[in-house]
Amino acid sequence: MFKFPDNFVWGVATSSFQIEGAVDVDGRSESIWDRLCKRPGAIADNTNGDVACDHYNRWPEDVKIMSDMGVGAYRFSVAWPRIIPTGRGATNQKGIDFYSRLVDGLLEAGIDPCVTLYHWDLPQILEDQGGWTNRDTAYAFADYTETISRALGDRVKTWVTINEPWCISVLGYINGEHAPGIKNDWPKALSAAHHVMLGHGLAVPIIRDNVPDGEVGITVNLVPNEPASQSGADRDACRHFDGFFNRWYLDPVFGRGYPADRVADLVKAGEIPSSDLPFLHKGDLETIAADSDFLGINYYSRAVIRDEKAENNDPPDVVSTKNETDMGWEVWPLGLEQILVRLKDDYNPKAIQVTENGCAYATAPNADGIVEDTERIAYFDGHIRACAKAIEQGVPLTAYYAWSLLDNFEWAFGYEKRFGLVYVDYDTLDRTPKQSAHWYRDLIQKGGI
Ligand code: IFM
Repeated sequence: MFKFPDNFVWGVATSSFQIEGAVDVDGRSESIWDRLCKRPGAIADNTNGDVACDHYNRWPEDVKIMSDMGVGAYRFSVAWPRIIPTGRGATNQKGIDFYSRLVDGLLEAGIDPCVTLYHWDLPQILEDQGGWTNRDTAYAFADYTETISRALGDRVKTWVTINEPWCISVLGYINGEHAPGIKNDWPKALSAAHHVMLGHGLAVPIIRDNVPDGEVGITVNLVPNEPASQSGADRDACRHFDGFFNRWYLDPVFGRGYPADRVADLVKAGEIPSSDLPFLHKGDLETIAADSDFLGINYYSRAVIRDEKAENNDPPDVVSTKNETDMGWEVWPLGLEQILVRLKDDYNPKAIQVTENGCAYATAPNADGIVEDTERIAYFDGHIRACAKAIEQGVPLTAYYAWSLLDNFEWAFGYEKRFGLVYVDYDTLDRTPKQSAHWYRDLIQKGGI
C-alpha cells in the first residue's frame, strides 16, 4: 500500500451556483449564470440554479454527510452576489452570515474549510458594465476579497482566488456555452482572462494581510497533451494546444509573461490584429505573478492532438481510448501523473493541490436504494494512484479534492451529468451516498491506496 503523508488533505469540492439554490433569498442579486439560464437553449435540459441541491437550506445535512465520510476539508465557493449584491459597494451581512454559519458548522465537524472566491457567478450588474472585459472588475474583485477574507479569515485558512480562468475566457467568450455566452471574440476572451488573473494577483496580498496564517493560490484546469504522431504538423498542433490551454495561464502566474508562440499563433490566425496586448498595463505581469503558497489544479482528462488539416500526416501512433465518462472525456489517470510531474519540473511550485478531479456517470439507486457506481470508484482509484506515483517522483502534492460532493448543476448540461459522490434526487432533494462515497471514506481512513 502507498501511504500518503500524514498531513495530506483529503477533501471534496463544490461551487456555489451549482448547489446552493435560494437565488433570490437574503439579498442575493442576479448573477451572470441566472441570466444565461434564461436564454432559450442555453442549458441542455432547460433548467437553472433556482433550487439546485438546496444546499443553502440543507447545508447542515451536507456537513453531516461529509463528516460521516471522514473528509478533512471541504472546498466550496462564495457567491459574490450574496456578499456585495451591487458588485462593488455595500456589504450584505446576511450573505456573510450564511457562509459564516457554514464555516462554523464545518469546523465543529472537524472539517477544514477551503474557500474559492470566484467560481463563475459574477454579479450581473458588473456584467452590464463589461464584466471581466472591464479592467475595473479586477479591482471590484479585490474589494470583494477584502470583505470576505476579513469576515472569514479568522477561521478559513485555505483560499483559492479564481477557479479555471481558461473556462471563464474560452467557454465564456469563444464557444459561448458559459456565461456571459459570447461567441468567437478573441479580444474579449483574452482581456477577460487577463483581468481575471489580475484579480488573482490583486487578491493574494489582501489575503496575506487578512489571513497571515493562511495559504492562497489560484486553480487552473490543465489538459496534458501529446501529438497523435511525430509528424511536424501534429507536433506543432500540440504545441499550439498547450499554449492555448495550459501555458497561457501558467506562464504569467509563474512570472514568465504570456507565451510568445501563442501570441504569434493568435496573430497568424487573425484572431487578434497584432501582438500588442492592449489590456496589458505596465506592472500587471508583476501583479499576476504574486507569490502564492500553492497551485491548484483541476484534472479531468488528456488530449491527443492531430492536425486534421495537414497533408501527408503520418498515421497516428497515439489514439484516445474509448473509455469515456458521460461527458465524453477519456478516462486517463496517467495524464494526472504526467501533468503533476511536468509542473514540478517546469514551474517548481511550492505546493500543488488537486482541487478537483472526478467523473460524470448517471448511476441511480437500485431497488435496494444502493447506488453501485463502480465506474466512479475505478476512476478515483486510478487517479489517486496517479497522485501517489507523482508524490513518489518528488511532486509536492499536499491535497486531493474529489469533484464533487453532490450531484449538481453541471452548467450548460443542467442536471443531466452526475459528478457526485452523493446521489441527489432532484424531486425530493434527498441525498444518498453512493458506493464511491463509502469507498472514499475507507481510503481516507487507511490514508493510502
Ligand atoms: O462542474 C465543473 C466545475 O464547476 C469546474 N470544473 C469542472 C467541473 C466538471 O465539469
